[in-house]
Amino acid sequence: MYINSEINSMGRIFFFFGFLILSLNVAYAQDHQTGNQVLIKAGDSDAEIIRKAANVRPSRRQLNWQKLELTAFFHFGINTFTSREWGDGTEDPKIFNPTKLDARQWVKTMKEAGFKQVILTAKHHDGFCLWPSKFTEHSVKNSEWKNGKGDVVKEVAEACKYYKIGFGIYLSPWDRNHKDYGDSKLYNAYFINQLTELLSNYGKVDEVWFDGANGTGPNGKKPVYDFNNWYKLIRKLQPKATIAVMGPDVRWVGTETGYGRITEWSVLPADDNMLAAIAENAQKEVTFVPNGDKMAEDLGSRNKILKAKGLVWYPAETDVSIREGWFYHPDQDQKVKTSKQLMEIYFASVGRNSVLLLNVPPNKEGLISENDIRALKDWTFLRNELFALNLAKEAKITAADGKTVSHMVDGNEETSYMAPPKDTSALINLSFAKTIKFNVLCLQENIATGQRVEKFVLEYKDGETWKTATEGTTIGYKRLLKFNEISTNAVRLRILAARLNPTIAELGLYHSKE
Ligand code: FUL
Repeated sequence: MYINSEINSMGRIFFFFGFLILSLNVAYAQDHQTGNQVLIKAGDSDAEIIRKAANVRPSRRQLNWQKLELTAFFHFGINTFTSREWGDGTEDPKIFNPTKLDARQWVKTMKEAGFKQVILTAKHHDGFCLWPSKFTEHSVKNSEWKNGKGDVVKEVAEACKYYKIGFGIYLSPWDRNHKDYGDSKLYNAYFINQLTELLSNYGKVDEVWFDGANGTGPNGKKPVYDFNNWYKLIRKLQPKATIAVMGPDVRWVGTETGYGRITEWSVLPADDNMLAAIAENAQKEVTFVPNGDKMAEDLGSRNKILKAKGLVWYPAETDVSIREGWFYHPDQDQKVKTSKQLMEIYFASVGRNSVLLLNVPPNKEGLISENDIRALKDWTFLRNELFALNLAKEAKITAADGKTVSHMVDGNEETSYMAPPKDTSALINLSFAKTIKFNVLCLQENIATGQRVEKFVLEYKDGETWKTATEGTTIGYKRLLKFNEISTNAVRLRILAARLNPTIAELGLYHSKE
């Protein structure tokens, strides 16, 4: 054969070693988990299941998404003009007429508030499309706005490119306008056509957001959504896009209050759909339609995972609106969340191992309102002020063995202090040359290696006695805790329980004036 005849003796040696390395890699992959999921075998001991859980890691796509921390929703559409939350699909497209629409103003507002990605409601449950879809008349093309020549999706996508932040779309599966809704075959074909338009005509799409609402169509039936084919299309046309929350990459946290769970695991038992997908995909990433209760208080404790048949990395997204409603209503202008409330939400979402998805709805003019901008600015000021100075940077930081560890204050979530293998506890000492005052703790695990910590305590020295400053359960990507002000010159972090040797990426001590 031509290729063989080209291989000289050196080549053969490389070929041999290459083959050997490949074989070793395959053996390694079979023995160690490489993906964001794992099957549990019938004979696996409890210890083996816990080890497996600690080794489930996020996919690169999930890890990149988690690092965004702050993402925004723009709920905008026909409801903005009727002042409703759920339109019924009978609205006249003509009424959509924002007089000053400026997508750059929307995106700039969020960028300046530290947001890394925005998601636009390209179509909500009323079926009205913010882009001139070829497949329906119920869209901006039949509105007064720009004489039917406008395209909100395009304007927002371009603004995101201009300000260099991520762009995502919300496409409601429930469509109360479409005549075929109710007929699974016809409606899924329509939905695929719409998804194809959105994923093909607007450049890079970073997140696709589906909810599960499923009503009855004109034929009296509920269509069965063909999620798996939708996912396949997204993976084909926009392979880097995260699919939330009726999707395989990101899970709904379970409330719309902005408050996540105090104990939040990103590794959860796989439900039956996931198990089937894991079996089918072997070492590859899983695609599945999530089912099961995502609102329960405990989703991923030892209790839950020891009964599981498989485990999957499935992190939480916390969605909440800056106002009472998701859409703009003039009578809520005075009810915008305050900077203090936004800060509490930040601690209870990003600070509880999830990504915050904050909705800021543009008004009838097509602008973000002044009151919302002011609240965002004040909150950003508070955040910047609070996190400007990490007091831990002034400490000598040592591990239990006396060795200095500086990774934890280098601002990089993927470099970490890793406790010795088999050690499921850890001790980190911080000693200061002078007294410091702090009341906020920020901890991060290096989740690129999995989520491991189950219990920790932060202690400080008061004279000769160690006292508790604060304590907690899970850390995950980020944990933020606020407590009474402490003055000391010695602090220690003790990891009391973990599923595997802990890997702490960052430790921050801050002083909040609030
Ligand atoms: C829900 C919808 O019904 C709400 O209107 C809103 O879009 C929220 C983010 O998702 O499922």
